[in-house]
Amino acid sequence: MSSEIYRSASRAARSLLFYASKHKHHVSSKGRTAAAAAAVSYKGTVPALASFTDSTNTFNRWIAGALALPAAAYMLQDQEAYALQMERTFIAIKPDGVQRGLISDIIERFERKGFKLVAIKLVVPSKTFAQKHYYDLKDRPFFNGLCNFLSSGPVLAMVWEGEGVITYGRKLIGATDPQKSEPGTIRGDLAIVVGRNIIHGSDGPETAKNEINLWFKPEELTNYTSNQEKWTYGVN
Ligand code: DAT
Ligand code: MG
Repeated sequence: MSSEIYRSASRAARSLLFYASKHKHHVSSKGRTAAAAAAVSYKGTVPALASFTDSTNTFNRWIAGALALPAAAYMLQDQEAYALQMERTFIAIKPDGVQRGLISDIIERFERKGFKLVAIKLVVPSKTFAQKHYYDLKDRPFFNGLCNFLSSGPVLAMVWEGEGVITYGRKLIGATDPQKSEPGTIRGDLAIVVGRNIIHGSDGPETAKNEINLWFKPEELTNYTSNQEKWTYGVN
């Protein structure tokens, strides 16, 4: 029964997060934790409500939602006004990964971890586009070959969302040189040389933001509640 309250608080917190993100507040995983905490602390502070929520009729749900909203808002105020959408990262399966039929294996690893897919498309980038993507490496000797390669065939561009997804996404991917990637990582398990290391992942919050903006239009990024979220996240 209290799970109904949790859900309502969670939903209320999420709509606040969504509202804030629409209004261009900065994104951080802290805010997400705050939202989860709001939902949980609300569950703990209004025990009387539990008896209302045995049944699932709309009125009870409305009550729970209406009461949960201020609780969530109050908790969120404590965070600086920035915190307000789950962290996102840009992940791309490069032409070698696509050609080798590794799309499903790679996606499965992100999905099973609990991360949420919010955008995906298969594109053949132009060389100019590849140069923009790898701009930071423009002075490296392999830059030209790298850009030729990235633009040589289909790339599966994706945005994944979740707490800590930027850093942990890099862990799932493994070291840049597959000779040094640990077994169990994507590059460790599925690639051999640095020039064909099959996958790209943003290396920090700033890069993630820039790369998502480069590869996707805002309307291509979905906002939805994953059915498993309430089991993937929680504070005890
Ligand atoms: P990562 O892809 O792990 O973020 P990076 O940003 O340093 O690594 O380099 C981008 C890509 O460039 C990398 O995935 C493969 C290629 N690359 C990096 N170092 C290289 C090297 N020494 N020789 C050839 N290609 C290299
Ligand atoms: Mg990089």
